[in-house]
Amino acid sequence: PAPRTVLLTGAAGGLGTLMRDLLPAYGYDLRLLDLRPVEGEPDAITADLADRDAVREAVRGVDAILHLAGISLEAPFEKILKANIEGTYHLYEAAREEGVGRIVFASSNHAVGYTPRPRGDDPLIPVDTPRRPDTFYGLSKCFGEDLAQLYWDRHGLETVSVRIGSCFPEPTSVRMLSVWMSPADGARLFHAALTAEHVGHTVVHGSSANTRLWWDLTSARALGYEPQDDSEPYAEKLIAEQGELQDGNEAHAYLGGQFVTDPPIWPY
Ligand code: NAI
Ligand code: 15L
Repeated sequence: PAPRTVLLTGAAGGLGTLMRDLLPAYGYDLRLLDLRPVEGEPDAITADLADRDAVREAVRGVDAILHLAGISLEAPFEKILKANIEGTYHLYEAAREEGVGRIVFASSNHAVGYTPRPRGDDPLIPVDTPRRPDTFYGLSKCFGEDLAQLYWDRHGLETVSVRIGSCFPEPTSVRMLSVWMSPADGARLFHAALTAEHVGHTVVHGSSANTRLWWDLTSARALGYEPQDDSEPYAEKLIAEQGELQDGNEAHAYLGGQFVTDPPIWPY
């Protein structure tokens, strides 16, 4: 049966806030968790993924988990280790102990950020492209994907790992024209990932059907995802403001964009 009660971790964050608005229309009853209080949501669970008892209680009785919580930019290794690596492990352990059958994991393009971006007639980046993390942050997403594979193979806990491109209300850079996922397409993809049958551990790219797409959406479409949006209407204005991507510019050379040269740092 399709999941109904879904634990949304990272509910106070940017993507969590967008999904709190969009996912209830698909029939989900969301249970919210974040380190920070969730504005306007007095029933949200305020807990750190480091708190194993709180995490176990939070997953009890849910049908599935949408795991967005964590450090979402580059940070010192010790911080990434605690929030993203140990935190994700605690969540998987809790899910296993409580018999939760499915997790949708917010992985990132930065797990493979050192993959050269396609140019000209180059083929789209396939979903089985070798791991090339561009930061400790990207490395933590590689860990999450491997943890998901282990829990599928060993415990039968299913995961869809979504390597999200850039999910924001609008694309704000020329690079984002290629990797943008509109919030509405994000909700479509997460819904497909929560409901598709027999996913085992599946890795998918998370973006809209952009004209300037860099990566292959086949495995996402195989879940039933039908993207409806395209960043192209934003192209003219962004290119007029910022110029086209430059051949000799290292920050324009890879899927991960400026994460390979000058990654944005987690502020907390
Ligand atoms: P965000 O930084 O706005 O939200 C992350 C949330 O996780 C925050 O509210 C934070 O308080 C919470 N959090 C951090 N550490 C925690 C801990 N130890 N315990 C409990 N909660 C904790 O990030 P955003 O943009 O909403 O991204 C959500 C997820 O999607 C992240 O895992 C990020 O890595 C991933 N992602 C997002 C992309 C995007 O375009 N927004 C692109 C690729 C991946
Ligand atoms: C990510 O993984 C980040 O969490 C998000 O803030 C954006 O920087 C995004 O990647 C991106 O590559 O644009």
